[in-house]
Amino acid sequence: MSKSLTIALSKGRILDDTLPLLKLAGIEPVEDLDKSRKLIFGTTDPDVRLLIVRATDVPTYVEQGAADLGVAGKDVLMEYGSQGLYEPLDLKIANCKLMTAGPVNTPEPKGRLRVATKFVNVAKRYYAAQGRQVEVIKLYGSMELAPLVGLADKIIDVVDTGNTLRANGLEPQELIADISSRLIVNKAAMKMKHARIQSLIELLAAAVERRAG
Ligand code: PRT
Ligand code: MG
Repeated sequence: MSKSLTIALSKGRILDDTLPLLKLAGIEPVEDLDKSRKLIFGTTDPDVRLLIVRATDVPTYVEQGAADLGVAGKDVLMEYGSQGLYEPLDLKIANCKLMTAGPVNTPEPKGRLRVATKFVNVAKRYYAAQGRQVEVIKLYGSMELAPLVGLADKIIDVVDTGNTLRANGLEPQELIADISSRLIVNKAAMKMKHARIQSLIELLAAAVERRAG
């Protein structure tokens, strides 16, 4: 069994916020990821490589063992269902809130609520826990549009500043969960490469503390 580690990350805010933590843990990409279209990158640690995948695909790569570790938003993990993964560390990056949102000053419809979201599983669980019958409409992006054109009454999405909602005449309503990104680990890798992964977790935990402090 090799000691090498493969870490799956998504470009954008997760990569931008994870690289400084990896650097504090002694791992730096050997080339500029933003200037390259490659999807596999070596690092200053010859035993560590980075994979660039879509944010929603990170749990799949890690659960299947194509990557040993990954970084994924809690929103993505809630939707994916993370019982097949270990989630040992809150990296406290890419913070936001998973919320319901709807048109400003608009009462809810009397009949069945229509909710547009890419978080279909989260939406079904959230309303089922309230005993509410809803129609969940799966979208892949631009959720804010749905209430404006009568596709849905509400949306469920992640919110940071709320500017995107406001720009579209929507307001944040109910908080479903506070979100940050988590380190996730393949279960078999955690056993087979335990010492290597455990020491990386400890280095990253120290990096998170240093960044917060
Ligand atoms: O973009 P892509 O479709 O590839 O995937 P993705 O949107 O899942 O990835 P990415 O990189 O955009 O987000 C990765 C993770 O960052 C998410 O899973 C969240 O955990 C976290 N995160 C933190 C956010 C935001 N903040 C955020 N603001 N993800 C998305 N947004 C969106 C928000 O939905 C809104 O549309 O950014 C827009 C601006 O937000 P406001 O509220 O500041 O206007
Ligand atoms: Mg995005």
